Amino acid sequence: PTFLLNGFDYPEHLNAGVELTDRLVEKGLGDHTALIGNGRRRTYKELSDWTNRLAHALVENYGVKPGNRVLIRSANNPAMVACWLAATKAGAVVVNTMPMLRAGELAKIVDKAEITIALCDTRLMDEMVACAKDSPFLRKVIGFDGTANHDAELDRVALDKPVIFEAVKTGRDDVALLGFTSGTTGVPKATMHFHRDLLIIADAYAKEVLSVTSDDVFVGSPPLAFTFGLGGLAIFPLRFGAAATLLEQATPPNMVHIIETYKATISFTAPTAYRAMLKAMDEGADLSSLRVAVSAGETLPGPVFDEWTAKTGKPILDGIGATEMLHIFISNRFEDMKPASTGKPVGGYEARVVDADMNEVPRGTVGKLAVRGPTGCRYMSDARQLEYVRDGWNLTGDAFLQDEDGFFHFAARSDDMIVSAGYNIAGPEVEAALFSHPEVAECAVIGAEDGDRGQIVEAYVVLVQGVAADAATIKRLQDHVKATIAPYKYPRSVKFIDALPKTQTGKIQRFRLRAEKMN
Ligand code: 3SK
Repeated sequence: PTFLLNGFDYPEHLNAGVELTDRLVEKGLGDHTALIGNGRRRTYKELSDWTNRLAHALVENYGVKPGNRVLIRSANNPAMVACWLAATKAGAVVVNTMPMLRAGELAKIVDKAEITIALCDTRLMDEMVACAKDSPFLRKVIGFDGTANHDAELDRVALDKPVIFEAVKTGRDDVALLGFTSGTTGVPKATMHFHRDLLIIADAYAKEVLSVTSDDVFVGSPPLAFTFGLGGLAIFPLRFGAAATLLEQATPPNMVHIIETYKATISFTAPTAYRAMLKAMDEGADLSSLRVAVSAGETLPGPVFDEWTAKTGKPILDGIGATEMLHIFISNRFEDMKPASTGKPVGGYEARVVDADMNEVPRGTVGKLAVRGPTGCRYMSDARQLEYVRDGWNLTGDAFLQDEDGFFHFAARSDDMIVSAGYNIAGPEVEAALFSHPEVAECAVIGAEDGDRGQIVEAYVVLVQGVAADAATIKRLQDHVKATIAPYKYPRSVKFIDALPKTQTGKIQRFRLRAEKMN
């Protein structure tokens, strides 16, 4: 049976590891640059050989079998990509993890995913080994060298292996990847993704919306352990024979350096980084090679969008994705865009705004966002699947509205809605108003319990350096919000804070602000 989507055919048996490496060599792109990182370039032929040698080592020396769960622990670098592709070729189910995780956090993933083998950058061994000590599942932690030296156990074992590897004949619907969400609510969840899903996100979003070709050079900040990063910085370039630049420290100055050096054409990052890149442009940075700037994961503030458009002549492409769906499923397009909206569904995906009974609400009404498509949603937990996936539609936890023209507009995370004296106030709208004040560097808004009003809007503000954290500043910020949006939405309580609590993928953890309030 065939599986056709957007004109792409996914055969019954396919291995995503092969499709993202050897297939490009077969297509004549062997000499093209695939990966740039840690001071080295690797061509598609080199990547194909490297991953095949590693796959031999995993199977022959470490007994990796199809379906085994393999954890990878690393910062963004070519070796991490090679290990992921090699394990995929060997038919393993991969869990990519953030380099900052501690032993306790790793242990939760190891237990939930029943990890048997961990591949770990030797610079990050301590916490991995501590996690392995008491694990009933994990039988081996294998070190690899994330630098360009290739001098660790796995590298040495793989060194003399053949460069041809007969990849496991996985089915297109075999699980290839477990995506753990970063948990803005604090409760991590795991979702399953098939081999075909890894290709579909490229053929749907990256092809249709970004028009990726083999001439593109990708740059960005999200970790490969987050599917936003895995897609944007590995799958999308490798699917089309383009080049991926990988940064272990993806600070805005480092990204600017990479863009200027390698003439990067597509960037994946968050609004705060785009803001820093705008500043760099003021100071003379040349980002003119960028033809696409993608933002997702956090609300894109209007002023950043406007300034970027004014300076580069091209808008930032805003979209929404989820680990549950693997990648972006609603996006603006250059040829079909509405500023301040999240855009329209990507080809192959459907989205609707529904009420508590899953009935579609009228256009212009805020409700729950539901999405369905070929890449999800499949939770590992049956209970979660029953609660959040209804008739194939995944409830994302976001409140949205769809306008008359079909564009989707973010209102709030469902738990970011504040009900104050009978008014529904979307926290992100207040945040956007506050953020447009020049003295605000970052901010987050929550609902705080209040005897009279039920809840009041409470703002946590990181001030721009040099601004006094005093009553006069509070008054200026409150007046600014009242002058920008309906005055009843103004934050009655304003607290100054040095830094906002964030996930490792950069999302603000408002639940922690709420929890700290209650303690
Ligand atoms: O924002 C997210 O959660 C996300 C997750 C996966 C892929 C893409 C995005 C934006």
